[in-house]
Amino acid sequence: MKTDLKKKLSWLWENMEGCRILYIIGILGTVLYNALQLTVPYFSQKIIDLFLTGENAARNLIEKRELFYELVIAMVVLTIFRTTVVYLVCMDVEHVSQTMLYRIRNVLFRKIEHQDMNFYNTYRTGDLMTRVTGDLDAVRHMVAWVIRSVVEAFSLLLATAVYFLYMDWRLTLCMFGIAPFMLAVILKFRDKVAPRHRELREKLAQMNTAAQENISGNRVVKAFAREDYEIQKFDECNRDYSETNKKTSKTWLIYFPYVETFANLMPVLLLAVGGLFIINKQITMGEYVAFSSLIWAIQNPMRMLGNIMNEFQRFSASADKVMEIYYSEPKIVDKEDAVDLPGRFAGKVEFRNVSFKYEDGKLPVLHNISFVAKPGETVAIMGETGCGKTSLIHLIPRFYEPTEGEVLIDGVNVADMKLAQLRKNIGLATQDVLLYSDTIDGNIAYGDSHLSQKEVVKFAKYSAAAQFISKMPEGYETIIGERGVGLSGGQKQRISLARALAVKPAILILDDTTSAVDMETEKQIQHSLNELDFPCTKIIIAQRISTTKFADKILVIQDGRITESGTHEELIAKKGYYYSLVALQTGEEV
Ligand code: DUT
Ligand code: MG
Repeated sequence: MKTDLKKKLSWLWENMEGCRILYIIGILGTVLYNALQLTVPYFSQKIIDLFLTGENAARNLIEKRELFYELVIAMVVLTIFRTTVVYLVCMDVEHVSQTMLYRIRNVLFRKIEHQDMNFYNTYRTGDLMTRVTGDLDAVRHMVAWVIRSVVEAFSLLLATAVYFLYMDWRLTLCMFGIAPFMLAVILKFRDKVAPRHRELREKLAQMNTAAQENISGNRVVKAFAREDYEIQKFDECNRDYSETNKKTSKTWLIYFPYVETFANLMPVLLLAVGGLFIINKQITMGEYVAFSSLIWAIQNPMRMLGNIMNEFQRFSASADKVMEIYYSEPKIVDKEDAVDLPGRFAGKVEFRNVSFKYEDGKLPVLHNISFVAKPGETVAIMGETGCGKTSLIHLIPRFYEPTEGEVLIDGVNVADMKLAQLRKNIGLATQDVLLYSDTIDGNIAYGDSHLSQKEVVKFAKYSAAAQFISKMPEGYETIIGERGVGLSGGQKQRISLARALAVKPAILILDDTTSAVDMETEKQIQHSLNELDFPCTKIIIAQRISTTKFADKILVIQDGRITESGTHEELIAKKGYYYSLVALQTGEEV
């Protein structure tokens, strides 16, 4: 998304709400302290002309000594005043920019949190991280530094120009004759450097993604002894970034000599033309000194412009990325006329002719799926890997929407429900378990932070986790790592199951949740799932016959279609896929 600068700036303004007056004060303060820069040369000029080189200098020094002191004191006082203004402006602008940053960062986080599954499939974590860190900082820099620098450059330039004109307009015109050339150079530079900044931004995101994936995937790297390979890959990203950085600087360096030459021509011009003006008595010595001591006030803004352009382009590239997330909207949201269902669901789940295709996928994943799970029933879903089981159950909490057909709970289409109410009624243990860096207790009570310790233990017992937890050094207070490092696969699965049960859902969905636990433990879990002390419809994806055997209904999915459905006995009698699976598994087990 590329938005023009005006839009970006008005977006900044929008986010400065509450601090706008402070920011304007900061900007006015910037103008003030830059105008105050002129006071020293002004008073110097007066002192020189009145007391040093003017016609009556010697007499003035005796007769108007008071004035001399007053001028010197005024210079000192104004300098102190100016420093104070600079200090206050810096504090003020820092406050505004940090407040704005805080607000935008929170909005971004909220946006990211509320996104659909599709969003997470599209954006890489490293890229998103870059947006909420580096890119946001570039945005803050714009408010705290770039805009102020522009104001500083222009107010200084303007104040100096006015002062110069007041002293002698002819000499002023000569001095400013160089300005159009400089401007031309800088504008040309801007066009060259803009694409570099967009490239730079991409490279940074790539590097961050490489780092992030390596850190979170370190176990895979180690298992395959691919450290050197990954180091080399990172090195490439790093070099790419560094080279692009250098290229960006070089772009500026091409233009730098021109800008410098023009800037340095000014004192030469002043010496030549100003000298002539003095000889012709068109200006006084004091005025010449004032011109000369203020020439930096024209040179500096011109030199700074290049840098400011650079920062503008950096801001522009980053703001594009930040605003893309800032204005992003999830597609799956509550409908305006969503049905209000505040109570607990009975738990009837129905699929009616559901077909589904991923947005980025070419082929449909599910075809014409229809089945009903009555309240309290257990429905088992089986099928070979990749047949669409996970995709199917993801339609129940409305992570995705069916391309055709509808998913109903208690007779209401999930698309017509409020997402929060729908999901509150569902307990889901996903296929790849992710536990938070928190205590075991905190992880189990994740969905309901008011859960009592007693209940946490109860759910741990249901999921056959209580035993191993009690053996841990700090029991339920043991902190488990980012991804539950320090726990076995089966242990993680059991905590994830306890977490799903702990919300006492009307509908419990287990996606291969017992695949990593042993048969004995699985049996225990089976048993407790039948003994739950709250009514609950269970939809269980499993590979083992031992799990599916006691289900009220078994669905066999092949290539996204339900090919067999019925009870264990019915399916065995059918002598189809399920039967061959039973033969295979019991044959192995015996
Ligand atoms: N698929 C996508 N995008 C996704 C997830 C899956 O295109 O974000 C594809 C891959 C696969 C099909 O959908 O061809 C079904 O995937 P699903 O994860 O539903 O398969 P599964 O039955 O759960 O397989 P497994 O037993 O391996 O978990
Ligand atoms: Mg799956």
